[in-house]
Amino acid sequence: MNDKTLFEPYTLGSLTLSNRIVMAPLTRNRAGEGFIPSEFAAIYYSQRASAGLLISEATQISQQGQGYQDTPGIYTQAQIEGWRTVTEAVHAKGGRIFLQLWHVGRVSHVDLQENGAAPVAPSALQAATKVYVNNSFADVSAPRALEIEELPGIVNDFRRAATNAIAAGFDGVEIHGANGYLLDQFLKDGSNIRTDAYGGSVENRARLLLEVTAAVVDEIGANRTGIRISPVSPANGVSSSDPQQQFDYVVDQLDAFDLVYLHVVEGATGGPRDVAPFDFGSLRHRFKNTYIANNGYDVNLAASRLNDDKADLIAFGRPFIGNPDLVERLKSDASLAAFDPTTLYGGGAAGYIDYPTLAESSSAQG
Ligand code: 8OZ
Repeated sequence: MNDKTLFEPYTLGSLTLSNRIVMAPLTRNRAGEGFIPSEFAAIYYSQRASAGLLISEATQISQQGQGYQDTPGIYTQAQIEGWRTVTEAVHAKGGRIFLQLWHVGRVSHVDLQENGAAPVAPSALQAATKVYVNNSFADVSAPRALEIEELPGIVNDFRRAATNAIAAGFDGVEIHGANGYLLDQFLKDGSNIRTDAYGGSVENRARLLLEVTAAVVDEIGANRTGIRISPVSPANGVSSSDPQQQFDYVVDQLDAFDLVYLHVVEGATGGPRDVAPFDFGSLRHRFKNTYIANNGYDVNLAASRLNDDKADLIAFGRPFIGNPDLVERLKSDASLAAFDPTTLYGGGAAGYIDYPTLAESSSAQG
């Protein structure tokens, strides 16, 4: 069953999106020397520009914020110029694209850090997770706890990255507050056992994320600032004893900033939606602007959540890898192509820009 509301234009802040389908951020590990987006990135993103909104792969705001090999950055002039080829190609096709701003915190490895330094975290607690580095998956390195004096520098890195994103031609930015990375590590008490103003209470654990949000909003405006959260996801070894309380508070505060959207990973990232009890409707009601729902959606669930007013936009992630024309396929009830897991992370054009559209694959067969 199709529902036309998924395929109707939608007004997001000052932008008109051609439909309510969002391409979720997808890490592909294909950046080149200097962590500049690959020469194929402009093709990859523009092939998918029929989505109402594209969100870029997670993009580190500093070298310290990098946790995996060959992910792109947004902290050098060359990176800005590399990203500009992407935004121009997407805009030429009538698409819209936000950049996801990322600091991995403790989910990193000494081989990716300046002078082999330890990755940084709210507390010196090592995550039970792996990163892709030196062409294979490795345990993360033991982190050190950030000094309180270092936090303004991290806020400033997000601020500068937001400015850089606009200079690169992005329509806005998404703050990565999800999936067990730095800001989520601060929010959740399994990874944050600080006893200063950034740990302990719900308010203290939210402080860094809200300071980052304030800085980005100050820099580029709330109508170009979105955020992604994953309240109950155990991704990258995080856990929380009070997710409802924590995220009800966070979303009230985010609403007060008038952010253009709230993007919510409902459940375990890339896994079950019902991983833990949580009332996502509470977040939806607390936030007056656009609510983007993500995680395990198919066209039927998307239509029903839109019809029930549980979401405004639906973000699809992995289906976009093998289906550049996902919007058209969902619209016409066509079958979806699987992606090749061996070319998901790293490599070049293969498994990146060579997935055919439906029209291309049927003409190849005919
Ligand atoms: C998959 C592999 C590496 C990173 C996330 C940025 O989960 C990621 C990511 C996903 O948000």
